[in-house]
Amino acid sequence: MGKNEEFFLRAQQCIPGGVNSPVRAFKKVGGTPRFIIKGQGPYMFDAEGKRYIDHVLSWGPLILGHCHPEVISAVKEQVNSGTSYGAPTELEILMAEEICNAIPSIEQVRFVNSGTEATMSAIRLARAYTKRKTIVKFEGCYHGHVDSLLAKAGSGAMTFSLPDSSGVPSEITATTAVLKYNDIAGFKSFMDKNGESVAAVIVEPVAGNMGVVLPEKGFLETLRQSTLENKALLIFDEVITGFRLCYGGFQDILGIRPDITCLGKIIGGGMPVGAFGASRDIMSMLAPSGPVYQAGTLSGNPVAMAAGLATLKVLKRENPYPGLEKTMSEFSNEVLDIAKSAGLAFTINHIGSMAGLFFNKGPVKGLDTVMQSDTQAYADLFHYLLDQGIYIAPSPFEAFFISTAHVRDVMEKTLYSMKEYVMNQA
Ligand code: KE4
Repeated sequence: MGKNEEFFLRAQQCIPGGVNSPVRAFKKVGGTPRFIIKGQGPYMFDAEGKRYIDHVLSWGPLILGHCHPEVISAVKEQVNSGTSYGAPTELEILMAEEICNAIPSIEQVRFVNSGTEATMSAIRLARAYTKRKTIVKFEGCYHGHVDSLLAKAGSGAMTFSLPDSSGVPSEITATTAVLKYNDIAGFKSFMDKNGESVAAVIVEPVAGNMGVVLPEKGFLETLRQSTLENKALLIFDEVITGFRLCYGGFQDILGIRPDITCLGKIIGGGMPVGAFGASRDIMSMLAPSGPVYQAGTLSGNPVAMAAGLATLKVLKRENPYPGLEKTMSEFSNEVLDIAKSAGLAFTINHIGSMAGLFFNKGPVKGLDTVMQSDTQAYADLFHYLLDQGIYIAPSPFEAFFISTAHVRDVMEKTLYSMKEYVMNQA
């Protein structure tokens, strides 16, 4: 028995499913999770010493790759002064100022410890600000394990949703509507009937939790226009896209100003950080200034702030975004060319340094088409690449990421193995 299997058996004795987040258990692809002992640049190393090119990158945070020297140095310096104070620090001011300067729709920001806390708090804030209850989300979008957002569309004429997890009372999701991503007509129809009761519409401006699905032209613009008309708030969940697609929010590329923005992942540089920001008017509702309670023992933690600040500093200085876009485009086009010549039904949705890989002739524009993909083929690809020392997401409903550490010779190895797999399918 190898170390990974041994660790997994032990882990399952004392940790549910052997993991601290379900997707890590390889349930969607089968097999034994790799227990990681080290990361370095584009690589991770497992307990058996095997090296992998990492295209999960901690599910998004590591846009600079593992152990970027400036991030490590900042963390080491801070821990020598303490790991947590439970009191305000200048680091939080510096981080807040940097985010407010980078994302014009944010005048004030509150730090939390995860994306889930960010979206949960944003929902509570929106309901308090509008004095309304209804929340609209979109199927295939994931905003963390918030009770009111663990919801699935009701059947047929049911406008409001059903719980999508045990332990969530139906009363909680009864005020959540789940609509179809990119379905402009369906959204307009819902808002025509229910708009006056809607507190907020929450959306991933690029969906990264059903694979990667891009917004169709006019979809996000319609959400913005309709929420303004109905005096509801628009929440952009930029936990993945924040600082992933540009230095700031994808909202600035779109030219759309949401009312509230949720952030996470990259702004923590690999440490636990989430954030939500909005206008002063909205944020003033938050305790201790206003009546909306929200708190956190480790919120704004100095070590996490140091990691996040160092990460943003490198991104701002180096502006890697055009290069990341070029690398991902070239990679995607080469794989698609080979898939086409092999007659393989395969689609890659990509933007910037994130992509969705689908065994599907495409186009893939929402959960309906995502679900028509061949998930067994994805699992086969996953294990083929894993054997080749390439680690993609252990689920077809996640994103494929690259970092600034994924230089040409690294990408050529992933490309070579992807091509080899596709040709073997021909
Ligand atoms: P966390 O609570 O996991 O930090 O963030 C929740 C969240 C919120 N919004 C978006 C758009 C997200 O993608 C996430 C979390 N992403 C998943 C993977 N796509 C995290 C991986 C996991 O659950 O282990």
